[in-house]
Amino acid sequence: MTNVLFAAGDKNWDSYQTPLKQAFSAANLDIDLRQDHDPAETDYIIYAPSSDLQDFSPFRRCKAVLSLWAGVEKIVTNQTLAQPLCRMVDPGLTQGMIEWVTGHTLRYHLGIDDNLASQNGEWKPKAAPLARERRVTILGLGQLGQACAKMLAGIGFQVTGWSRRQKDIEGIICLSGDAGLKTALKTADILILLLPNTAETENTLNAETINHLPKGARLINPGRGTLIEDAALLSALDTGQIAHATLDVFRVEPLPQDHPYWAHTKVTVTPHIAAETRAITASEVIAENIRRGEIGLPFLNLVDRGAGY
Ligand code: NDP
Ligand code: OXD
Repeated sequence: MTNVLFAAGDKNWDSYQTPLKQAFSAANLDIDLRQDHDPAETDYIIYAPSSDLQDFSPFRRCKAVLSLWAGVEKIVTNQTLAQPLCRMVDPGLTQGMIEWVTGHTLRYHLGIDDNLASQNGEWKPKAAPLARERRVTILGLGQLGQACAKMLAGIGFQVTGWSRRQKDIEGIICLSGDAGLKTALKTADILILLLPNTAETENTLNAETINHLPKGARLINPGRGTLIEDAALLSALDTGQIAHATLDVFRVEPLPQDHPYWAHTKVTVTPHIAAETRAITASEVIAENIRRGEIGLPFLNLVDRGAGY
């Protein structure tokens, strides 16, 4: 019997309990899944930032902490965490991000806001260019950035991506390094942020880098709030350097009621809903990782604690 502690909050327990049990059974795993295992007898921990669990040191037998979240900034720096940490790479979450990013990119590309605003009896035809005439840049070419890049390139957009390590992806212009970032920003009619929150990525979009964008660029941020220097973005919206921003993630969540983003006419706020971990597909991923752990295979989606993601 393998003891799995579900340390991801009561709300998640309600939606994950059944899919996890089904996935364990499908993987032929004999698991005792509970919200309250003795730390000394716990083999795996399923974790979400909503958990009360902050001290991992009593879990000496635990082979891995399995995050329900893709972004692990809330746990990766925990000094008590000596166990391997796996982040969530869930096909359901990835599909959700593809759909959210594609939808918001098409909103900008097609000028849907202008159409909505001109329901006034004036017949003023203005067709959007084709996607192949629009340049989209994605900062972050990981699981989510790559999936979105491929979808947008498939529609026809000219897609550039930027990552820490150089990539080679068919149909995508791949860049890295400081010079690569400059080039990636210069060609961003629409800029999408899909970087993790780490010390290195904080304020990637700041007063200096914003100026590399073409004037009137659109910004979509489903990555993390820390990627943007908020004052610099507000000022760029005022000058028109950035024409509009769609922001899903913020330094403080929920976004405080008095935050200028709420009332800004050039900002769309969405409440961190770009892509949710989906219980059925995520449970299959967790079961597979436990299966691997039990037969001594390397875990999938291991976090590089040094890099922070
Ligand atoms: P991955 O770890 O797969 O990808 C991260 C990407 O960022 C990689 O391409 C990585 O480069 C790149 N990167 C990291 N640090 C740097 C750096 N200093 N300079 C340049 N590039 C860098 O993560 P995912 O794609 O799975 O997820 C990305 C983020 O999306 C998550 O961390 C989370 O913050 C956010 N997210 C938001 C959700 C929402 O609902 N809003 C839902 C899920 C995730 P390299 O490839 O070289 O390692
Ligand atoms: C995640 C998120 O990181 O929902 O999974 O933001």
